[in-house]
Amino acid sequence: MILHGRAVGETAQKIPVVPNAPATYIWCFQCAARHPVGSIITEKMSTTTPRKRYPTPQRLLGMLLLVTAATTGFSQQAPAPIGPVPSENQMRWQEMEYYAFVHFSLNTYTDQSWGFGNESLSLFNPAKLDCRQWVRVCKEAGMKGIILTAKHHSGFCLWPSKYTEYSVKNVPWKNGKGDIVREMADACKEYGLKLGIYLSPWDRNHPEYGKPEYITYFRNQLTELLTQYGPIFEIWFDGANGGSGYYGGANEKRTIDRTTYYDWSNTYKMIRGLQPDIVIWNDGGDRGDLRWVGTEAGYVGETNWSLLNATGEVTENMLHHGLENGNAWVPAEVNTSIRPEWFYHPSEDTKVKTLPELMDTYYNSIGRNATLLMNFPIDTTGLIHPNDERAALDFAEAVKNAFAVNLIANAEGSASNVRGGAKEFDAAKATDGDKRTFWTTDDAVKSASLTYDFATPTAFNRFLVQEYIRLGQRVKAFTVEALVDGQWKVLASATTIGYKRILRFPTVRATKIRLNITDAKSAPVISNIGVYLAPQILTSPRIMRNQAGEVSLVPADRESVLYYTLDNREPGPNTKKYTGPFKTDGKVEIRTVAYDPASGRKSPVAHEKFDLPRKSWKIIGAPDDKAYNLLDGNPATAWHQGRDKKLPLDLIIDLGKEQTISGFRYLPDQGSWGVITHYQFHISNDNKKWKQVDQGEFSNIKNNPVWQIKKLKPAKARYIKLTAVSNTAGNSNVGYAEVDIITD
Ligand code: FUL
Repeated sequence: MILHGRAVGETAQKIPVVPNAPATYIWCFQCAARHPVGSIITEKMSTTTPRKRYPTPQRLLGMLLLVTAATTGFSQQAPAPIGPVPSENQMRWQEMEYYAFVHFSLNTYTDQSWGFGNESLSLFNPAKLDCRQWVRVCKEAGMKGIILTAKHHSGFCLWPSKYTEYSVKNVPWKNGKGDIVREMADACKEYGLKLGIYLSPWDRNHPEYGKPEYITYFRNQLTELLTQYGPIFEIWFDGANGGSGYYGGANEKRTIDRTTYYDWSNTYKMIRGLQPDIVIWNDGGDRGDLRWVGTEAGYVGETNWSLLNATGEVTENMLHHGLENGNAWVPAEVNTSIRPEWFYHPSEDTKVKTLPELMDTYYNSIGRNATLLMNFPIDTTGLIHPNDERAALDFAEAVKNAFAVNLIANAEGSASNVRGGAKEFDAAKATDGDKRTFWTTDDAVKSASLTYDFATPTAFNRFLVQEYIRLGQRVKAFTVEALVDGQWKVLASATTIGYKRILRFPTVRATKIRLNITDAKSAPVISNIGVYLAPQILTSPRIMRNQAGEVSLVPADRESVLYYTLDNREPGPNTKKYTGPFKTDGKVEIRTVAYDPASGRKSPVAHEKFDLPRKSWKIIGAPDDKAYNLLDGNPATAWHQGRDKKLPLDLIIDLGKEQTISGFRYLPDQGSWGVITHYQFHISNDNKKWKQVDQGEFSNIKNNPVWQIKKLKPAKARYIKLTAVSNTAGNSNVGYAEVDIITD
């Protein structure tokens, strides 16, 4: 027995020791968590601050049961934890579910993804910078915190660090007296959001990057950020490192050994000393508290264990799915941007993720046992762009509508097995809205079911389920079934659950619903179940133009009616109806929507701008017709240079006649085969004498393989040559989904 005091001076409560639990822990029913035996448990240590709730009859009964149990001894004990369990910091973080990233730096003013480290400080002068606007948008969008890029790879600091001159203290904005981290901390405090910090370990500005001295600099900066701005909930250490940089004028490539250079274990100790409540994100080096999911596209694997091994190599597969028998709790965070890129690019103002895309992101992250870290690129004025704000608010509204009414809340529940037949673990505990209670079974039971009776036929299309992860992640496989017209029908089959799993399926009307756990590591422990009827969301059509200039509009749902315009007007039932592919000539801008005649609702508008048609383009030396996949307008088809070839590799295109070229675009193979990172671009009038007009890198293309747009000084030419200098895999593979030129 141990005394559990809510706070000094409050009445202490007796709580029992859990048999079979590791000897060093006791089970606390007030916190519903493990505590080390012998420690004095205070309010701060309590794992979940009890929510303020008004006493309903059910709650009064629950409280009575707890008190009776505490004073008479439990007839039945909760299962012992299995495998690793989350720390208090991880638990608090997981419950945040949804929070923001903001990317803002000198890059915002240079249209770059990665600054080189020598960008002029005079460029930084946002006219309307307002951190309160950022935080307000995030708050209204239902987010619980914001992670700010205090320093991105260019080394430019958004706070006046005393260890470098490459910071806001030497920019025109506020005459060098500004501090964006401070403004963020103040705004977060005002709106009740948590603040997180992104500090890039790779620093392309610092002269000593790559040498031991840089680690001291890095830690000094960390100390500033972790001591001067109040509580920091998460620190983000981006593993990206392209090698080359300004490095104080050296202009060279510097390679580091990622496994040893940063000496993460000592840095972690320092961080935890300064901010004991923080969680550490790190995609390389030593294991942090959280893991990357291996992609920036906005999803994690359907099977998602919150476990990894504490040491050893982490493969891409492990990032996507975790490790079923991992020996450490390392849960997944899905990071993605609301636009294709992380920093602001005006060309992406019409590329903000649509509502259906954002909903997919939601179900594929939060709905798959991960948190969602959604990025807003701050625009050149210093604000979240209105298009991004609209998208985030519509998204929040749609999520709210989808989960507005839990249809199971009043349904009668029964279970195939209840631990010791005890009321405190029965089916009702999975629907009582209390995250501290749960349904569980006897230890030997690894498959069991929960059935809920709606009494009348009820329509639904979403199923939500949560494990009580403080006792470990247990479920390996489950199905959801519904009783439709007297017949049981399988609606969905899935694998892991974890903190939260949400399944989508076509709307069904049923009188009963059943969760069948078909395999688990040990007795399943389910803390919450929800059943919902989410309103339909219309998806914007895809727009494609082939080499001949023929445009196809592709709806997500074949039953949708599509409307389009070619003259900047908003498409709708009063504009042209799409009946099949149509021909276009010259430059064209297309807008289209899917329309539901029954409800009169429209999808978000899809918008594409096409340059000159590529009808007469020829790929010089193309070995076969497959090469023309890179001109077919379809991102899903690609062409690869022969495997026998070695870098550098040229792609030469004859444009048929002279054009004024003011840029080019490259979309890598969406299957990530032969993704070019460094390139040269040449032009010619005769395919003999070439002039190099550009060279550089496609920054961050590995993690985010979207269209790469390079603007050039306008020049006349008939031939273009895109030279692949290196690729993401460090071999000689080169692939292209699309290549295009810009002529405006
Ligand atoms: C990546 C970086 O290289 C991007 O620029 C961005 O900051 C993203 C969140 O992480 O790896």
